[in-house]
Amino acid sequence: MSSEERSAFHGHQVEPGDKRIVRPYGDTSGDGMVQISFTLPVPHTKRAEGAALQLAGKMGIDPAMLVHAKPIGDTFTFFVVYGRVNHLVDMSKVQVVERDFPLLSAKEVNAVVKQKLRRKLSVVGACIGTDAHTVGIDAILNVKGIAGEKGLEYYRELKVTNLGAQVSVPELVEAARAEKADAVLVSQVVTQRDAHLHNTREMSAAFREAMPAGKRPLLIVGGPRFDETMTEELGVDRIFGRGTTPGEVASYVVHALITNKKAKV
Ligand code: B12
Repeated sequence: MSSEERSAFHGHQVEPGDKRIVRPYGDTSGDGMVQISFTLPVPHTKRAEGAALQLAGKMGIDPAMLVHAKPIGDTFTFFVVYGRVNHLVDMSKVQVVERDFPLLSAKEVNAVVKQKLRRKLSVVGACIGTDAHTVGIDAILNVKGIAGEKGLEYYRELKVTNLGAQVSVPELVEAARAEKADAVLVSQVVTQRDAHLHNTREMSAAFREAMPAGKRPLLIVGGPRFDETMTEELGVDRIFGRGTTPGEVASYVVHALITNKKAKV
């Protein structure tokens, strides 16, 4: 542990403006208190509660307090544990994908497309595989939008084709071809057995196979449990996580395809 970390660890020498090393906050600054929840495949008994505390201890929570336990059927129990961790977070070592494009209004997006592309920009969206969670992709595409922002259908210069749920990869590639898609937007919400990763890899490989480099659309995936740093591994151009708004997506599309000069004009 460095001397800086040690100071922060003892909780009193972190200057108000110094946010490099931080610890969780519960009751008092830097007390390291966290709350976690999990389920164990055991009936709700005293022993089960002891098992939950044992797990919390092994996770480095010390002392750990069981603040909630509730049976889920006869053979599972849900727990909430509150307690102290000694770990520190070094903010300078945090790795995230920061927004590296300007956030534009719908009016600005329309103006760029109209002036620079001089045709409508075609967007094809779908929820692929067996995934039927369409609320996320609809939030991005439908006029109704989300979080006070209208979806991409509202943008006059975008032509949106929303294929809906449970679209197969071949169907998606075909639709992208038919619509001359500039961008393909795929949603994956279910992550059981890494379905979102497998489906995304299958999708990007199919586009690579079906279309020559330079002719394939911009590939974007989104969903609440993606790791936004995995673009290369998944073969896509951009990943959007939870809380994404349509404006961010429209701004990125315009940036990647037009302002940053990749468009098939
Ligand atoms: C609503 C819902 C359903 C509805 C879906 C209705 C519909 N038409 O979409 C119904 C009842 C059908 C359903 C069914 C199932 N569900 Co469900 N469902 C949910 C729930 C409660 C909310 C999801 C949601 O709508 N969120 C709101 C939207 C706006 O958020 P979002 O999807 O994250 O989207 C945002 C971002 O992620 C991003 N985004 C998303 N997609 C995209 C795409 C692009 C291109 C971009 C740029 C951005 C982007 O932008 C969006 C806006 O900010 C979640 C739990 C939860 N609270 O999240 C479970 C949940 C997703 N479901 C789950 C499960 C297990 C199922 C079922 C398997 C249950 C079952 N046993 O039958 C089935 C599967 C059906 C199927 N074949 O897919 C699990 C998934 C677990 C996992 N690890 O995968 C969850 C997490 C519940 C849980 N905790 O167990 N579900």
